[in-house]
Amino acid sequence: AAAKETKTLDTKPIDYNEVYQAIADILEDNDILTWLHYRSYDDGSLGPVFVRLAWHASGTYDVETKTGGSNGATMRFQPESLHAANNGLAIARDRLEPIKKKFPEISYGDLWTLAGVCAVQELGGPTVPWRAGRQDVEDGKTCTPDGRLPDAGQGERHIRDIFYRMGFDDQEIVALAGAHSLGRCHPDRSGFEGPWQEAPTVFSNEYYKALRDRKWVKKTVKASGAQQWVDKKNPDVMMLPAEIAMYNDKGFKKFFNEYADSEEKFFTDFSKVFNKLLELGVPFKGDEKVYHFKATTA
Ligand code: DDH
Repeated sequence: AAAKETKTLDTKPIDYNEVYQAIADILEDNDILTWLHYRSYDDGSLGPVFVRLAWHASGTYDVETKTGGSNGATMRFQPESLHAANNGLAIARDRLEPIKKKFPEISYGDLWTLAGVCAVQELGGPTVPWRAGRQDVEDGKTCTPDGRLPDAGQGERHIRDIFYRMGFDDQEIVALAGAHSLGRCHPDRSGFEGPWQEAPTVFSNEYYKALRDRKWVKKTVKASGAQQWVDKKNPDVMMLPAEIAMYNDKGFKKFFNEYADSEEKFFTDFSKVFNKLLELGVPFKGDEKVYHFKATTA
């Protein structure tokens, strides 16, 4: 008992505010060599790819079997690291490695989800409540099967199947999709190309406005042969086939338009649903502290 007590005294509790700050500090890097080496800054921020990492780590959850989700951080292992949906996410995982070294006690599951929250907030999005409690597994035995994440080439039926399996309803699916105000598609990762609107490092409701207000025309991506939709006036911005299909679905459309009309409503709903996504399947004890991190840019 004495030895156990000493250990408890020795273990410094992780200061998650410090971890948040450390992640915020690496989102932007003005060193050109870093840019070239990692090819990961895209539009000037690592934020979007961190959000995608947090989402793909969590979105494997299945409510029926209670498998998948961010607990375990199984994406570190094959075969999950090699699932096509996760192409390009090694960049995000690698860039978080120095933070893991600095705070070795944090689990990868907690680190990745915290990075997603940090990125959303630092890029101007809502405060997203976050709790620690994910425990890493030691090998890939509990990797989820391929096919649990959405296929952007399919339609609204597939999207509903995928997100209902995680436990989301239509409104939540549309609120989550607004994360595409951030980032871009890369031909060498997904086959698609370009950002969803012109300000991919600002978290906003511009994604919904773009869907509602622009004329979308079909285009083939030269590098991959994939079919996507582009804005007739600015063909550099794009929409995925799944998104045009969703927008044309009556059940989904009203929510898309609601969020195009009100950024405030989008921020409120996104905060709740992103928190829900990141907590799917996490075995919380119930006494965890709920963090509301303060954005360094606020
Ligand atoms: Fe997504 N997403 N996503 N997405 N996603 C891509 C990029 C990013 C779909 C397909 C793609 C969510 C939902 C969907 C982000 C966050 C979220 C890419 C491009 C494809 C394809 C990858 C690449 O080439 O680099 C589809 C389909 C759906 C769907 O709902 C039907 C959700 C729920 C989120 C979330 O975070 C809540 C982000 C951020 C990116 C940009 C990544 C980057 O590197 O930039």
